Amino acid sequence: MSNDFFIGTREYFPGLGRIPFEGIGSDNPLAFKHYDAGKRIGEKTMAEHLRFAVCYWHSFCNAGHDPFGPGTRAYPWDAPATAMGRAEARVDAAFEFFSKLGVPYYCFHDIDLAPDASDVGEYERNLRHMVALAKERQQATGVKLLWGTANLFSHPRYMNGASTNPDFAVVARAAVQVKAALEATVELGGENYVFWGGREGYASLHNTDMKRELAHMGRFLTMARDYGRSIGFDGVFLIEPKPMEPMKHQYDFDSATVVGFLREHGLDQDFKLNIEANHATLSGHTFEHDLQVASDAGLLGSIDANRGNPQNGWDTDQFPVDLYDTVAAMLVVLRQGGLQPGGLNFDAKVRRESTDPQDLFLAHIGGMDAFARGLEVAHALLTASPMEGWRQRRYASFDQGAGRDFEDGRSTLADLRDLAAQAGEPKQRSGRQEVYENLFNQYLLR
Ligand code: XUL
Ligand code: CO
Repeated sequence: MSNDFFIGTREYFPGLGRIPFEGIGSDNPLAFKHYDAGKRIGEKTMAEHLRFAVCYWHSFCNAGHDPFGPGTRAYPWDAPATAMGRAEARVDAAFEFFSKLGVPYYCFHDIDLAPDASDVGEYERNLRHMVALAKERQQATGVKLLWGTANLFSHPRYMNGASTNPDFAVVARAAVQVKAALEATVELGGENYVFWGGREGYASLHNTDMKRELAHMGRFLTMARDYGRSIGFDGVFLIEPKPMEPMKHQYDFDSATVVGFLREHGLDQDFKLNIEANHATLSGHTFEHDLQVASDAGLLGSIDANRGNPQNGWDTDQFPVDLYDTVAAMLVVLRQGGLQPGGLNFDAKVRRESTDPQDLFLAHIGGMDAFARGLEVAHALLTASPMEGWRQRRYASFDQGAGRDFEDGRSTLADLRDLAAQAGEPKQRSGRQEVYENLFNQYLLR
């Protein structure tokens, strides 16, 4: 096996080279059936449309623990005796994986990449050391950073929130990590920076001044924006909505809530939304709905690609395999002209029972194929099917005359009343949902 794919001292996925594209005739589990990076779909290649990223935390920092038991996996990069030894092994394993899989991007939290420390200086030194190693590996492999973020939810100090904590000392401590993670993101050429407000919410309103906490969050994000811009971050800041879990209620509930928050705090020029499928479904919406709300506001920035489990009301972070969902998502993405500089980050984990290192490849191959096929079908629906025309014609009565005047603000409520009085009862028009559903399946299956 050539060592083109690893630059450390050992190979973590021996026996595996670059995952090839073999097409739908292949039964090779370790080959792509639909994702053909260089294939052109419209103006761009699949790789340019999809901008896949692997997340560091689920694939390299998570041994599969759940509330009922410890991790089940003993990955070779977890073997070194010290935390720094494990971090150094992990960065080698991760970059070998990214290269063999053929993804252009990755994402991390500060303390996925480097060991955490209570001492601020030690934490900062750890992160700087690991950022230097990651930078070397980025240069050696060509893999780039889609986004960085700070983990402001795992450490017990954040149990009452980070920027929304009722104790200012904790808010200030959160700034240590956000400042360092922004610096790391800039150093690594990250194209976006994410805020997921894990514990920004409440467990009980009895002890919570929600108005004050939300004002603090607005203040904190403004400071982060200003600091990021001052050190040369010219990418997009992203907020990732989620309604609950770990908190009973989280402030970044869903797309609509975050759009309102960003506008209220004057942050909508610098921030967009990172929509995660399983978060959208937890908030009682579909993935497609939250994508569309963000996109309609001009604020759909990036996607955390995963799926939930219809039986469970929690965040199962499964790999996306449902083609119906990926087609629907890619319709929103294509209609807005793409995600760039955002991408599709697999915020997804293999199941606790999936214990072979190879399972990481199988899971990502499935997710990439599902989105590649979603892209092809969505593109065909938009460019070759009657769907867009049907949808436009549903609104044709607003294209001219009194309907146009209404849209352009040239008529009054009294004008509408007079028109209706003259026209009589409106003719019934079918919504024809079924014909759209049939068209969707027709294009999926052909
Ligand atoms: C948690 C989640 C996070 C964010 C980054 O549900 O999605 O991993 O994506 O903090
Ligand atoms: Co996420």
